[in-house]
Amino acid sequence: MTFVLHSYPDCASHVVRMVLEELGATYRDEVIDMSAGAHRDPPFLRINPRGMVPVLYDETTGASLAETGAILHYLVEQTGRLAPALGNAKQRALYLQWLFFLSNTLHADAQLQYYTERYVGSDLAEDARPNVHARMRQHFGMIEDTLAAHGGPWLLGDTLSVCDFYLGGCARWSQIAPRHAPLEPGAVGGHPHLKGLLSRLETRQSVIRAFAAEETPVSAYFLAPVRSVHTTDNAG
Ligand SMILES: N[C@@H](CCC(=O)N[C@@H](CS)C(=O)NCC(=O)O)C(=O)O
Repeated sequence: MTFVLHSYPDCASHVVRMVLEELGATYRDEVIDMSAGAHRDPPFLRINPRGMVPVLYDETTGASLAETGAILHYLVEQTGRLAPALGNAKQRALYLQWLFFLSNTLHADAQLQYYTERYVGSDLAEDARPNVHARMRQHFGMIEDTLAAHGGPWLLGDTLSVCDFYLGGCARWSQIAPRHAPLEPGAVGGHPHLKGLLSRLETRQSVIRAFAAEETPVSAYFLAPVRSVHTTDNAG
């Protein structure tokens, strides 16, 4: 398996990179310089008309796809790893439920937090912020309750899955959002079970390699993170 990852440091492509590293996959980067607006240039728009990274190209199958959640599920399907086995219907259902929640709610709300002006206009952004923050806090609180209830180390319980890496990304983005938009660290790290999961995640060799690959010089990736020098207001 060889992949090309259309990426930009410290944004959504980072979740895919952590998973590729965890899988031990061979991949190379095609960096889309978002700080220079390359994601809006015709060559990249031909690859992803929505002008967003990540995009993953699978050289083995010829498949190319965007959307973080779809890419993660594609990797699960191709490798049979980082998700419960297909035959384990109950756990697999849980996996699908979380993956969709992460993609269509947590990541979507993190984008609302990141790009508030895009949704409500700059005049109303400050007014919208408290509600957006409240939603994000509520999501992390619900995840904490889930982890406390099953007592396992990962979102699905005992099984490490792509969902844990996606959760890590969302936790990070919610705390490094631009200008006055970041959540206070306690909204994530104040939850002991969530903190435990993220601490386990950020000491995995795959995660350490993924951050080193993007030269993101921070020690706390998911818990009380600081913005990396690469982070643009297009991240998240
Ligand atoms: N729905 C997309 C969102 C990805 C996304 O937000 N990418 C950001 C970088 S982290 C981007 O490309 N932003 C460019 C823009 O919105 O103009 C996904 O799940 O992959």
